[in-house]
Amino acid sequence: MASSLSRFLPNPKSVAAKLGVDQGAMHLVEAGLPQQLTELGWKVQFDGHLQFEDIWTEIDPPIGNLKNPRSVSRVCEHVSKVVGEHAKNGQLPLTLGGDHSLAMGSISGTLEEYPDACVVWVDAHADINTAETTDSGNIHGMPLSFLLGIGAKVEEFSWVKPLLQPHLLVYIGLRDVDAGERRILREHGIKAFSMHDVDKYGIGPVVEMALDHVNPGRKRPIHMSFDVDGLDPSVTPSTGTPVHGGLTFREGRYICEAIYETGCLVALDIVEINPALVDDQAAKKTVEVGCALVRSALGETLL
Ligand code: 6HN
Ligand code: MN
Ligand code: MN
Ligand code: MN
Repeated sequence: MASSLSRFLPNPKSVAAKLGVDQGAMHLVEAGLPQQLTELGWKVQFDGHLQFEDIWTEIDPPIGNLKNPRSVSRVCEHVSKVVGEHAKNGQLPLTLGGDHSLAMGSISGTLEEYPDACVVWVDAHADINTAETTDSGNIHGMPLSFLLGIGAKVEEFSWVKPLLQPHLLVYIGLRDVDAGERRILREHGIKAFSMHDVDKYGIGPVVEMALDHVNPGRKRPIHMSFDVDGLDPSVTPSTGTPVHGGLTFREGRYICEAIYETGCLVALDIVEINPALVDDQAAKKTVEVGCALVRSALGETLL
């Protein structure tokens, strides 16, 4: 492991309606995440915080009802290039958000280097709305439809290649899925383990079943995209779209530990920490949990 390299790709500016989510990455780094990973034996290459000032444009009228479409698209395209380059160098890109739209970039970057990679998406939400189905117009609720090539094409996002196949995507933790998203999941046969499944089977069997679906021989590279709102708001309160009834701290860490144990992890996102929400105590707690999730996914064991 010591010869492996990990890196941080910091905060695309907030692309959701609630400002502040772009500060999440900064807080994770300031809480000592790079040092914690060094202590785990990783050689950490930290790229610094990219603020995307040259990319982000304040004048960015909606396309349809998509909010900040040009800025989000450019930031994500940049993220895809940087992640792709690091993957190509044999490094494990760790992308710190920022909101979940950035996964459009990070997963595009991963799939350039590992076209056979599967995606494990931990989230309360399905993030698979299309330009036609989105009510909010928030692009963080849409990245997977772009990656899968589902729905009407949006010219602004034509750089996103639809490289992800529906059978190589699996969800864990869902509990707030829009009607249009349910239809998409059904039509495309996309496998999802909701909180109902976690309650029914337990987290161990759920992760096993999820991996059996996308990675039966445990040979495929895995990109894990972890939205901290997958955890219960009592665990990760500082996030933009909290939903009650989520994963416990241990369940969240267990998912990360089990993914690490496969030896297949090639890229990781940790997203939707918004330190500006709730209060400082809640932000600190959320950031600490975020660091713990990353450490578990990168090899920290309890004994
Ligand atoms: N996230 N389905 C809702 C929407 O606006 O499309 C919520 C998306 C939440 C995205 O943070 O995971
Ligand atoms: Mn969000
Ligand atoms: Mn999400
Ligand atoms: Mn979410």
